[in-house]
Amino acid sequence: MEPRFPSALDDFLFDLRGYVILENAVAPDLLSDLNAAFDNFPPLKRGEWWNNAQRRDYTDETGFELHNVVETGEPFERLIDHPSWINHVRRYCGEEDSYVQGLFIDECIASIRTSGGHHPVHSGGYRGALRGKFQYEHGVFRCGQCNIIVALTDIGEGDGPTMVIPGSHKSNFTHPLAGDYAKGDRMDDLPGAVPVYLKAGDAVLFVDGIMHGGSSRTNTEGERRVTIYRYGVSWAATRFGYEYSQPLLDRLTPERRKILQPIAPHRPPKP
Ligand SMILES: O=C(O)CCC(=O)C(=O)O
Repeated sequence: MEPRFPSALDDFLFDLRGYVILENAVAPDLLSDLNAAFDNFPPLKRGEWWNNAQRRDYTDETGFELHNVVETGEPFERLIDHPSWINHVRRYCGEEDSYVQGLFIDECIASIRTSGGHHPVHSGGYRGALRGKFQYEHGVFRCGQCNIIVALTDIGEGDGPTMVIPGSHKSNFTHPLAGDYAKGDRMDDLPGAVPVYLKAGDAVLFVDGIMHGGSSRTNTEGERRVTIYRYGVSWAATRFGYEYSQPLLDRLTPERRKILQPIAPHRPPKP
């Protein structure tokens, strides 16, 4: 695929709304390889490991979420520096034009959502963590983290689309009706929230500081399949302490390895 670069319109919309939609980001051959990989996931219980990947659902209702999914097969490695978005994330959260320029993938997840599943709303500019912060200053973006959600199935009405509150990455106030994440309050009817409908192969890029979550999947048949890759600054650490295995790092291209391990360990020589 030809590399894409953020357009002036992407910059404008990303700044204004906190997200951009990348249509036809993943070509049909990779889409089909990813779906085949999903078909072959073992039936893991919550918390169960599969080599260096682990099923770790964010809440009781998010559904199957396989963390460190990049460890589970080559199709997931192709997403690391995918030409449809790598230049966007380099620009928005790659500390461009600084001494720590570069990227790191902090979490990478395969998510399967069936009827009734959802992900409660979280984030937002109000007292937002530096990790997910949106910033544009002195002519450069300095965001902490940007997420790429790729749809592997069509995600329309009732399919549990991701929801965002456009502009909320800059919000100075708490949302008065946002509810309680820990109690699993749903964001379906939250004022200001809009669903992000995607066709299989489309991706949504958003700054983690935008208020977002996943609406309830009301359709009874089938499942919503997405990958979620969180890109951030080169000096970050993984959120839950997952590590990328040496066999994975060894088989990656130098460009991909640098995104999973921006700074190789620096140790004294072995005696
Ligand atoms: O599942 C979704 O659509 C939203 C995921 C989400 O909120 C997140 O990854 O932080």
